[in-house]
Amino acid sequence: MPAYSLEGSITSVGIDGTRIRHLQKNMKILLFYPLEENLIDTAMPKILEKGVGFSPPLGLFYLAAGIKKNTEWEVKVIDCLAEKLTYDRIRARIETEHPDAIGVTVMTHQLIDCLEIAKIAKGVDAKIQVIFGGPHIHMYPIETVAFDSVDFVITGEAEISLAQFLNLWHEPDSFNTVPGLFFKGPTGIISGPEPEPINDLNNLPHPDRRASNYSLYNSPLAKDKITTAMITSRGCPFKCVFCNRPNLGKVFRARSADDVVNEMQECEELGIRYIKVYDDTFTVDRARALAICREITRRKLRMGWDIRAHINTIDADLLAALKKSNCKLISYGIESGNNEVLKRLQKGITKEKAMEIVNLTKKTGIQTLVYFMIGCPGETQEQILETIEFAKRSIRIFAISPFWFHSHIRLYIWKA
Ligand code: B12
Ligand code: SF4
Repeated sequence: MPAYSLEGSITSVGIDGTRIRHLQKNMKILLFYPLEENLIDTAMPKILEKGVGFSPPLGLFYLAAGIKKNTEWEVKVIDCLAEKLTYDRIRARIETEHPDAIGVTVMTHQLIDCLEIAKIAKGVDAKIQVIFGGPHIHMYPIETVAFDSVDFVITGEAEISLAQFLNLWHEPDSFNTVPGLFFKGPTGIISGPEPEPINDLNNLPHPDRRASNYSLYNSPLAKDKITTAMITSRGCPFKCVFCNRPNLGKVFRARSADDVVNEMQECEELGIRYIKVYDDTFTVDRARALAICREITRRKLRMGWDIRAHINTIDADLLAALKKSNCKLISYGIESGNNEVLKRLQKGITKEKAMEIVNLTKKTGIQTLVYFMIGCPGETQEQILETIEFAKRSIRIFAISPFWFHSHIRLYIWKA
């Protein structure tokens, strides 16, 4: 019998002839956002870490909502970072909850900690099945499922596929029908069909913020108010060569203004006072962005919010509407203070245009946070210094990060 074949359900035939599965026992899955004990790189100086606050694991809230809507499984989200859990406390939690499965979000820099959580679960009970998903898995599914402590990985947006997988829990012969699922078979790794991006985002249940303690989240930008994250569109149509997002979501898909503002209102009713909108580029569809601003203003919502935008999608009228709806901050990725580097990165902007938009944003009364990158392939020391000078001279809040090289970026096949 393969390790993933589990007991515990009966099936009956419904009126329309379809099989209905009833769980004999209550099945439970714990979804983990990992801790950071063993970072592959270190992100920021300790002195800054104190002030950063915690951002909610939005992907897990979406998965929890999908599981609740589409399965009979019980689900809980455990955010090891925000709950400041140690490995010992994670073990105790798994012992108390005794789930049938755990799911873990994997970012590349947290892989070691994710594997540690998997080993802890297996140590508590070898029958607990371990499912990994998230950004690292989209890039390295086969390499990751090969680890002994990992039973399954799921690539792509998993709101629908994870629920589908849990519903097939007792039918291992059907696992290969689950989009994006990879698992170990008797003669090698087996995978389901290529996952499709979810097109109708309006039909997804809103993220289940009650699946964990939503009042733990805050941000220095929101001055200690309860903060949450939201995503109103997926996919980015721009083609910066260093970015792995276009590989995952070239197709821009957006929720309607009504659906977005309904979720904002739900957050406000929960006591949340600040929303960080984590779309890659909130302003791709200008008409939709304007409609959202107008609807927030019309409903008199009082929370503050912020967005991330591409320089080329911003103009004075849009800024005015954002300001009126209480948008407090716009994050821009300018990346370099040197036009030659910008051209090579195919960022589609010049440093002059970037400065013009940053100044216009500040003039409107909206704060700016600007991201730069140094150490890009082919970049000279002078160009790096130019970027640092450009940032220091013209921008009040900025972040400079080293260039990260991943297999799934267009630079992988780029030649100077
Ligand atoms: C919000 C965000 C943050 C926030 C909050 C992170 C958080 N708590 O979630 C902040 C600002 C803190 C942050 C910081 C960093 N981030 Co960040 N961040 C994002 C961002 C913009 C949005 C994430 C999000 O909410 N997406 C929306 C949800 C719906 O999608 P999702 O999380 O991917 O989840 C879906 C699937 O991945 C999958 N899934 C997710 N988890 C699981 C688990 C299971 C079991 C399954 C089956 C499926 C599954 O299903 C979900 C639903 O569809 C993404 C880029 C992006 N557009 O996704 C980068 C991104 C995740 N961040 C990234 C990075 C590198 C970082 C930093 C390391 C940057 C740095 N140098 O400091 C830090 C590390 C932070 C930390 N402590 O862990 C990378 C990760 C790349 C990688 N290979 O791992 C991304 C992809 C950006 C990029 N292209 O480089 N980040
Ligand atoms: S605009 Fe941002 S998300 Fe879009 S391709 Fe460029 S870096 Fe990636």
